[in-house]
Amino acid sequence: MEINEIVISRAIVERFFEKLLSNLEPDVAIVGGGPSGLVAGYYLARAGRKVALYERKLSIGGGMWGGGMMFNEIVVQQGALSVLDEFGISYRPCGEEGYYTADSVEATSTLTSMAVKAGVSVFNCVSVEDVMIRPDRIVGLVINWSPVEMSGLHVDPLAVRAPFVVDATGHAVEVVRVVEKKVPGALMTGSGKVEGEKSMWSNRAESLTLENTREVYPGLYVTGMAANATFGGPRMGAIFGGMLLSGQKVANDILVKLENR
Ligand code: 48F
Repeated sequence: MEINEIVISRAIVERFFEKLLSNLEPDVAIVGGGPSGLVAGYYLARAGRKVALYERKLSIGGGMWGGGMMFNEIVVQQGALSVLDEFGISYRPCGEEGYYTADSVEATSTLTSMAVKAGVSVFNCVSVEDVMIRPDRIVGLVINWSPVEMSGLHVDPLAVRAPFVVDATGHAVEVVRVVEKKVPGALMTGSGKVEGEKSMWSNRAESLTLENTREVYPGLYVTGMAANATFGGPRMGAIFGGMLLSGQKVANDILVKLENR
């Protein structure tokens, strides 16, 4: 068989545009491909929902690859082992009761693989720069290529519509900050604004991450570190149980809403 460059190019262009076109109106649009966004996407897609996930960087996985300070192991507490089991990620007890470790490369690559195999359409190198609001509810996202953003080119974006949007952008809580700026005082936080992430307190942070995983503006949910940054929870460092459970919780909450629409 003779390899033809044009066949290769056509195959890539056709398949990519097929994917892009079939995701202009997903059920759920997730912003951020870290652990919380990937887990959320997996559970939503596994339940049969159409999910598009946008990740600014070339690689998916956010802050999970590097473990703690680039020691590529993560810690997961007993209460979140069910999520590791669901994904088939191996773990070992670490000597202190209730604490387990997992290889961060295995954990990150498995979350990514399982999310994609469940049906999540991942758009990497794509940044979410704005939202669509009609009139008091998020109805979609405004997206552009990350290289356009990084190089400061003056290129107009495209838009996608989705009844539910998940901000899984981590510490930067980028989507919620757009809403905070464009609809002042409208967030469902105590102050109507982003409360801001507090200093490290792992125990408190892990339980608050779950409490803070909820709707913050009609149609807009927060998960993972974005949940704590939005509602004023502390950071937790390289323990990841809260991230995994938060992704699962946001998926379950949105599935209920989708069923009742
Ligand atoms: O930061 P990240 O891993 O978020 P997470 O799922 O997990 C947090 C942990 O990694 C760690 C922690 C746990 O103890 O504190 O930090 O809450 O992943 C967020 C992803 O969102 C992408 C970003 O590149 C990263 O991969 N992202 C951020 N803003 C945008 C974005 C944006 N505007 N558009 C697209 N992607």
